[in-house]
Amino acid sequence: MTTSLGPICVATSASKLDLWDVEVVDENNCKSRFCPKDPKGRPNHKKLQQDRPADVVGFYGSLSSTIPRLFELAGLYKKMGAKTVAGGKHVENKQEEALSHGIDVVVAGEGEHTIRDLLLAWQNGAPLDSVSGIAFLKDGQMFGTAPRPLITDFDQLPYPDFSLLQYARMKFYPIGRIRGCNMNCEFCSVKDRTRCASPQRVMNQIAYLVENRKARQFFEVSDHFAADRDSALEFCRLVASYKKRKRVRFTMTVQTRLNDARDPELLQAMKEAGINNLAIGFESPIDEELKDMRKGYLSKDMIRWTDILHSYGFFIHGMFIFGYPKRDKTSSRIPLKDRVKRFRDFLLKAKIDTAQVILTVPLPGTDLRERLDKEGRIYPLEDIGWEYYDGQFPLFEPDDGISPEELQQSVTKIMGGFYRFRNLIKMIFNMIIHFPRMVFLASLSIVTFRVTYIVGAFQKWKRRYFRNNLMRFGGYLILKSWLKKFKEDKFLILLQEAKRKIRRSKEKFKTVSS
Ligand code: B12
Ligand code: SF4
Repeated sequence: MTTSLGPICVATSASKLDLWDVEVVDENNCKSRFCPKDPKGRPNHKKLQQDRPADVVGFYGSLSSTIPRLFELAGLYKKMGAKTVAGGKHVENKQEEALSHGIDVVVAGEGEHTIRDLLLAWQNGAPLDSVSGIAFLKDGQMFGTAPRPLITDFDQLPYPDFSLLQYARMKFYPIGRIRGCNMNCEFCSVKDRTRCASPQRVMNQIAYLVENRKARQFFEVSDHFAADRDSALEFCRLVASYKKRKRVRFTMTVQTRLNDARDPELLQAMKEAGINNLAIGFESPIDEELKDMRKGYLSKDMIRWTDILHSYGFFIHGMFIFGYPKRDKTSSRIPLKDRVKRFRDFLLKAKIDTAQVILTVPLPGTDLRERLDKEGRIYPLEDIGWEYYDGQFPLFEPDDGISPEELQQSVTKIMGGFYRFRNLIKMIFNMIIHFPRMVFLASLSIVTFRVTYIVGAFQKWKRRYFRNNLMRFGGYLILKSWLKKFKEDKFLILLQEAKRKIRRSKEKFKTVSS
């Protein structure tokens, strides 16, 4: 029950124009019974367009795995007479592809200013050449206008207006402080330099959402929460003081780097601000892989840093990439079986609360994709399409001696070892044994009117004995249902054809070069 921030920001900006009414529909959050649905339970776009015809339809094209659906809808809206625009990381890196699949205009980079210029140009019948930061077809050829400078003064922008989101239920509110990232991980498509909104502005936005939309859970979407340390500290102080003044509670998830564990002042400030969940890209416990990824640190301190973060009471969601292709072909790599073991051992030792291990995804616009493309290893898109780019599927020929099927099974093994049925049994056991032990005992303090002991004991019990088992049992059910779907999917058949093509083209290359 959340939504992506980008489309809300763009829609908010467009809604400030005089002659334009704007609404946002999120296919992943369309719970209301008033939303017309198709037989698959998704929004019925034909009906939506018939009921309230849109002149212009914008699409969020950041996630590669959603691209086939995006193109399907773009085609539908275009047929029904609307103009189509798309922005986001995938489409900005694959502009020609989008323009040949039903998108009239691709917006590259941040969309808040561009959408306004574009709509005004259409409204006034002005040529699109004057709108910077876009690409479109001119006489059948792609034409890109001058790039738009990055936004540096976020105070110019209106606050994201979540009331534009139709039919949705919101529980987790996304908020953004920082855009871009100064690191340069090989697999990542975030390339722009870091820019930071003022802490006060972000605080105002949170206060608005707390006071007007009863928001109590936030996801701070910056790639690296502490990229600007001073601003992070100031933001934490503002949040802590707001909570105290208004006597209000809310939780916050932030994305941060593991080596921030070296900064006790920052961790203390985050704790005092009530930041409780950290999403961290650990990526791998194997040094060779971390080096190839250009992650910026090695594995030796990882467990210690994780322990430090836990000691502050943070709940840690660890994100990992498995099967990273090596850069130096001559170096030998640890056998697959041992790599699986290293991941499993690490997850146990570091006591990561929840984990997501995905296969390597060569995302468009990344140096990794460029490298694998040069090596001719990426499976052709006509076989393994974008819909498989979600980290669950092998997408390129793995390093020598490993099959893609083995790689995929390895990830299932790691995840299967982490999310288990026995977490349910543990949970029940802990409810019978530890709940009475901890909470009932604390209840005795009621005679002294110290209810806080009970709350404290309950929190401690929930954290130590309940929450992780519940989450892991939930993860077990998700994994099981994914495996069922996977068995019914045609992926393995498509993979055979893709492998054949890659091997044939390699043989051809060998013959030509010899
Ligand atoms: C926050 C986040 C998440 C959160 C989302 C939480 C939420 N409710 O928002 C969570 C953790 C759930 C998540 C999950 C995933 N994510 Co993510 N995520 C991000 C992150 C860090 C920030 C996105 C964001 O909100 N940015 C702030 C907004 C304001 O910026 P924006 O989205 O870029 O939008 C601007 C422009 O793109 C443009 N724009 C965007 N849409 C449109 C539309 C129109 C019409 C116009 C004109 C302009 C426009 O204007 C916007 C405003 O300036 C990005 C990295 C990044 N920096 O982009 C990755 C990123 C989007 N994620 C990525 C991936 C791969 C995933 C996962 C698939 C990972 C996985 N394997 O599980 C999952 C997919 C989940 C799903 N199916 O939805 C990739 C996508 C790359 C790709 N080509 O697919 C990114 C780019 C990171 C990366 N590794 O490179 N993610
Ligand atoms: S993975 Fe994270 S740290 Fe690395 S470049 Fe991307 S956003 Fe920055």
